[in-house]
Amino acid sequence: MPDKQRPVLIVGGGTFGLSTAYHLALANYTNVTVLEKGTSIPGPQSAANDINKIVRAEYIDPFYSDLALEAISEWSSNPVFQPYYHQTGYLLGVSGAAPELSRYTLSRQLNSIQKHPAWAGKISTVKTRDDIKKAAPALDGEMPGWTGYFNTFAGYAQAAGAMQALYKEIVRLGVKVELGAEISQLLYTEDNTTKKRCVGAVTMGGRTYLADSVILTLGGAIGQTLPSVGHQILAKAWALAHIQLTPEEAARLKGIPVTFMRDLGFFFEPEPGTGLMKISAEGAGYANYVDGVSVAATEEQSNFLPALAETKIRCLLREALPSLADRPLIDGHICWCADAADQNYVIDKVPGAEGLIVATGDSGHGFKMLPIAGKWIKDVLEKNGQELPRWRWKDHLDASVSDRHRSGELQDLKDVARARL
Ligand code: FSA
Repeated sequence: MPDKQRPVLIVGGGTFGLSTAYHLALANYTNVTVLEKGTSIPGPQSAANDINKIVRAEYIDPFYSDLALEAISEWSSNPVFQPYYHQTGYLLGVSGAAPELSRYTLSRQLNSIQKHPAWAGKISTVKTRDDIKKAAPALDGEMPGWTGYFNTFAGYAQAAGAMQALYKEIVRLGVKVELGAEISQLLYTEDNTTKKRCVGAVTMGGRTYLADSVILTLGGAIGQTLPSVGHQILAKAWALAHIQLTPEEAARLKGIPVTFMRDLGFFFEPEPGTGLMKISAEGAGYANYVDGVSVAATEEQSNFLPALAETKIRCLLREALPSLADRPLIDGHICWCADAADQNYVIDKVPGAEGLIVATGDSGHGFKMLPIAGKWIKDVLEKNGQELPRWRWKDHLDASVSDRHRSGELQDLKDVARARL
């Protein structure tokens, strides 16, 4: 068990980083520092820098359904998170033109909750337009061939809002958060008698932070700081954009379920207050290969909407909400995740470096775990390793050949055509 007064350094103030700081502070660790390269929380490069994210528990792998259920319970009851959780329900399906893979993924997701007691009476099958209208009367498009199911026990969280609230909370609990603190290198000690040990980090600004334990929570940027992570993680991005609704339109769409057609993409109810509606395009995602490894691109490089994403977003709107299909798409950009070879998180000690822990591999399903993920990372710190095989370091796996649940082809950023907006 580590001495709770000794310094712990968390590098990266995104979802996993803040959650770790929170759980360490709750467990009475008194010397926790978070370094975040952005000048705000959430940082501009964090995947959590978003108006909303899906909160759902259907998973191909039911192991995560139980964790998501625990997270939903925190989202619903913990005063830090509760104001940002909206249980609007989740309409999950495929459009009439969906490929077989999307249909297969859908059926496996439904399986994970169909017989689960927590969802008894909360799922209804959607086979016709009338079924959809029952779940979401405000969707007025043809929705041709849309099938799937409606799950009332799910919804979304206001991502940036929840991050800001958690930031406030960890500061109140005594965590130091340094903004604008990008690290240039990790610090190691090494001699003939001792093992290599990570003892802290140095920032671009030249400040040194010494610590007994260093936890890297860098999302899709992990490969830059920790090249030894190798091919088990592939930084991948997905595209999203917003449309501006009038107050009348926003009122009409208030409370609609998160609507996700697996082959096209998904949208949320308009953001309360602004009337902005977020729409994401689904697909195999985008990589950014540099010297054979995909790493998260810069904010500047990520500030565009791929042409294919525009097509999918407009198709989704045309089928569900035709009067909005030609609306200008605002703030189109791509959002970086750390995709793991088997979609399992990687939360473990880094082999060959004492005192260094990595928590990565969100695989696009990390944000909903904000209230609880830090507990798992604290466990690795306290047990000095990962007990669960699925979350161990696995550099023998290659994330570039592993995607068996998303349809489409992964594209390299260099080859992506941009939407002309
Ligand atoms: O856990 C969730 O419900 C998030 S799914 C959102 C998404 O954009 C995926 O659709 C995509 O395939 C990737 O995993 C990033 O996250």
